[in-house]
Amino acid sequence: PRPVRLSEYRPSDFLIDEVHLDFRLDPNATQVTARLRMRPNPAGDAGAALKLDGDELKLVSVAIDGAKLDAEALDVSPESLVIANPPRGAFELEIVTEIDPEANTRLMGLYRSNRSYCTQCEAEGFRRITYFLDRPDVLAVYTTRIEGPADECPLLLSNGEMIENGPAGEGRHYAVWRDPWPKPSYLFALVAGDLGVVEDRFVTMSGRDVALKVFVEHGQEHRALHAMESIKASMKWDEEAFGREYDLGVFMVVAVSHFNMGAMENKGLNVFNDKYVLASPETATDGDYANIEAIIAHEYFHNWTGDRITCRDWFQLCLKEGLTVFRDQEFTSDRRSRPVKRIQDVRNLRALQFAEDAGPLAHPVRPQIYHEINNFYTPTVYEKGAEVIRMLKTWIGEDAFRAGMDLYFDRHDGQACTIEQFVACFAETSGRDLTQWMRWYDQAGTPEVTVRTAYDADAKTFAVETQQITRPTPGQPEKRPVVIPMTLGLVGPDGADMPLIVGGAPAEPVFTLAEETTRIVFENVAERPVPSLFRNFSAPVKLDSDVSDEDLLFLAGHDSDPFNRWQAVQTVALRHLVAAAAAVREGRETPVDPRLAEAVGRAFDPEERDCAFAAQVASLPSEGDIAREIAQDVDPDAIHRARDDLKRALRARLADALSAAYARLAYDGPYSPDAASAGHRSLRIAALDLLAAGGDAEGLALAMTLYKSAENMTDRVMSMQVLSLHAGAEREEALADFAGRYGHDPLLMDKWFLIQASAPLPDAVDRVEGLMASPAFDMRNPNRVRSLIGAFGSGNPTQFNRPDGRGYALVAGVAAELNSTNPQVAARLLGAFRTWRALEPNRRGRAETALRGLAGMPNLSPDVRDIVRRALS
Ligand code: HT7
Ligand code: ZN
Repeated sequence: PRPVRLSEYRPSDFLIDEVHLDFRLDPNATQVTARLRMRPNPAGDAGAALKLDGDELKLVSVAIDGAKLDAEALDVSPESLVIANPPRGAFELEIVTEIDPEANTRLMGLYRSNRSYCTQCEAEGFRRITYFLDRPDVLAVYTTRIEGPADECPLLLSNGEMIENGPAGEGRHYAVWRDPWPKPSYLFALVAGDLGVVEDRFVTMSGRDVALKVFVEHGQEHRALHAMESIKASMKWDEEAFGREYDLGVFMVVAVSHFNMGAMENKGLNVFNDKYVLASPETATDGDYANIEAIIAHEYFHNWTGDRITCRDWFQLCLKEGLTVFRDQEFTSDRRSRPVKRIQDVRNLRALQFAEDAGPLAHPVRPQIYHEINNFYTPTVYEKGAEVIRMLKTWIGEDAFRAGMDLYFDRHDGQACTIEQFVACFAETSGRDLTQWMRWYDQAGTPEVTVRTAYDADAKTFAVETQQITRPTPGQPEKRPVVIPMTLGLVGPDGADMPLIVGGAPAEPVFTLAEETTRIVFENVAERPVPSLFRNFSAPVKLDSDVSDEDLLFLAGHDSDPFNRWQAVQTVALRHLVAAAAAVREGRETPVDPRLAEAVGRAFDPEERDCAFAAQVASLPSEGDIAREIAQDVDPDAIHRARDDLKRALRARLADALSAAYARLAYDGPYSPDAASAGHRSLRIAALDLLAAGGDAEGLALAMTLYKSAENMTDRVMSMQVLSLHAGAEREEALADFAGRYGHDPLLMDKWFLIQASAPLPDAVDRVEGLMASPAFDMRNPNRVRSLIGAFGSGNPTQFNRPDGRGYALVAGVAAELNSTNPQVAARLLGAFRTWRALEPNRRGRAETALRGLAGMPNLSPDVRDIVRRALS
């Protein structure tokens, strides 16, 4: 199929004002009648044919203004319905289609999951329900009638509010829902089934009483309470932080066990992957609690950034996703620790988005072209999209940013918008020219900023010289400078921030790097300062500075910016690890700087009050971080060995402090997932992980004791994870025990799959293959596939990248199997290959062989074909 290009966007030739849908539910033959109030679009092409989108549809009949059309008047296929001569004024089009929800393994459109019906329409799933103008700039008001068997489907839900219900004869019943807010088809939802519910209410700032309902499988209601609390917290926060109020009488969340992504923001009826709803102290980790809160918030915040104001076309996806990620990150920062959240988000950005930007799948935050839109729900669109907004706030200041958001909501409510329209609001409120800013949206790649500094003791000046480059990415050989806000501090020998004087006047700490090179000269600098660069990670760039390890370790102890205190230790550790990985390949050893060990050790100091922050300091850069820093001719085994050696060295140096901290951080009392308690546990586990480094017997014994005595799921899973890194009896005992205890709970078995799939041990491929045959595994369930195959491909660098190529063959084989049943999940698994070009020649060759094998398969889905083609380009 032809690619879609942003430059070819044209408004629709027709508009749809009203949609009436009528579903007669049946597992294999659901009949859908769509009555559409249509009219020509004044902005479209007068006299154009009416071309509607479809996907695997079976047409039953078509009528215009009550008159059936016969075959000659139509050009119909499962993928489109063309009416050559539609009326030139307003008309009603009635289309009847028949669909098979039971056979829908792609989980797009209407499908069945555990005997419930549910829909997923973003991005192009609505066309699998009926022929439609399935594009986000066609906004209509929907009325939906659902009829189904009363026993199997006591619940019949759709968007908006229920306006009617009753019996429909022969054991069936119906409900009619009306959503007064115009929306694009991708926000349509239907759920029907027999589910349990948890109910609550929220009174909005203007006094609207909103019924809140969370639907889960019967018997799981006690696991929906945290999700319900998270909804209320999200509603309150959006009122306080952005002045945004909820706009219907009911807000519903439904948990389903088969879902291609995390959740979906359908108007008034959010559908969730059950992984991001269900939590109880017995079954959920601290991470689960935090994820649920963040994803509930994310989907709820879409009500304004996505639903009330939506995207003109799918190239503008970051308009809703980047902005909504920014909003959910702010929410979490306000509810938990802001510095820790920032560190976690930056770790995540570097691991996923920087990796994407450095490889063949790199694309701009707003792509210019796509073959398959499903493949653009990426870390670049989401996480880099959020960074660009945070950076804009840093650059124009809090007040202009908030005023810009208010203007955006006011001006564009009810519209389908572009990034230009969004950015124009901030240009207006800040008075700044944001033309160059748009490069952040249109130019792919991570800018690299080199900083060189010089202190002149005689002149009492401190010069900071910067240079920015962005390397070529696929389809973009030439790059131009972007506007980079650099928040900077100068830290004096006493650890305090020095005044910033530039050009004889006090300067704000946010400096603009808009040219290829920039020189800033600070004056009246009495003593040599240590520069603290890109405080709070003020821009999504890679930094190469001449700040020495010694100075960084000084910052680690003194910087007023917590992010840079953490970053300083990471940078010193990363420099060491890169050198150590090179040394491993040459058969040499690299001694560990005792000052680095000391800086890590400070995390375990009894005086340290912020455990969650300390745990971040104690967590070394990942193998992926090291690989990205090395950038080419990467040997994952050498990296693993270097990191392992550093952990052993830290254990050797810090053994007493680690043991003392582990003992001191023991706790009892009832479980609470709050941020402080979770931080406490995470620091204790960080100590345990180092104590068990190299398979130390005492460390493993502690882990085994914790596993057995654990009174919450975090301790149980994390101790099992520590044990799983080291081959031996303890590992097998814990894994067998876990399967025995939790074999009945699929979400807990996902943790068991993930831990085994990510263990960097030589039996990983055999183990994953064995687990694929276990009764707990189900290739039709995306959560199972992601926990086992996804975790292996993206979370086990040494075994996925085995020199014999078996890891690549395993992932490619599963992707080939899923290619026809669930292409979207198949394509996502192949994300594991995004860094293959950076590998050393043998592995690179074997990865390429696996990709070429896929490329040569017959009947490749558009999703898989697109990823394979781009990965090989
Ligand atoms: N906006 C939602 C994206 C999504 C999705 C996209 C493609 C296929 C299935 C999907 N499920 C959900 C979720 C979000 O980002 O909020
Ligand atoms: Zn989203």
